[in-house]
Amino acid sequence: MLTQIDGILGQRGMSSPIQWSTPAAACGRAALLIAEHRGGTREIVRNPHLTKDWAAFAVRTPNLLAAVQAVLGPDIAVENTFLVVKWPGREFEIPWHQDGIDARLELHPDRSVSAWLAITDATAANGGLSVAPGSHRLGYLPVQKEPANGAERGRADQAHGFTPETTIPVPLRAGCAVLMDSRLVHRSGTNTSDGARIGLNVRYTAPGGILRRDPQSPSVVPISGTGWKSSRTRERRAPL
Ligand SMILES: O=C(O)CCC(=O)C(=O)O
Repeated sequence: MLTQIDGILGQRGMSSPIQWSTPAAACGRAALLIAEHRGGTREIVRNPHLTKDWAAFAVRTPNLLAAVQAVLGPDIAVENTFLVVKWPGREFEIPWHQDGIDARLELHPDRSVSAWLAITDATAANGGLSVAPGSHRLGYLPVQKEPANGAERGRADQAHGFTPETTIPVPLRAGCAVLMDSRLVHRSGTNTSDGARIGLNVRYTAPGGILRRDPQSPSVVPISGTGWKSSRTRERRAPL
């Protein structure tokens, strides 16, 4: 039973902090992103690793990749990324969820891992992540449709005992990352600070890690090892 397994990241289901960039380089990237996105209303950019050199580089940074390979083995691909820009004072919460399951996707928890890369500093005040350590041992929770926007997410709410008291903030300096078990329950709150908060979420997978995937999803991108050559046809469902 998956629920009785600690999982690839151990009892807490997470590993942090992992240095993916120097603080100065991350802050420099943040300044460019703030200039690029200022005035826009779109706060989530899907799959920047497919279109932006900086993101393609970020998902491959040696320290981060080594941490991912340490738990998944040498053959790594990026299934998906998204960039979240939280502007100061704008109401924007991301509710409790698990990265490895939604309407589009289900990832094998032993063959996938999720990373969240702080591009600015991320704190409880500016909308950084909070996690429920050990929650991955519950396994995947049923997916529910959100009444507000119709999005489907893993049902991981107060009914399962996730409250601010049972969860912990994961503050990260710009240039640091947290690795999370694909089943780890986490959320982020509104940015109540006076500066933008920016982070990049990355779902990494090893061959065999994709249990279900919407055929419309862009191709997975192998970034290390040779094991993807044989499984590529199976994992690739749609052209870029
Ligand atoms: O960037 C955020 O605020 C939260 C993102 C998140 O929860 C995730 O990437 O899974």
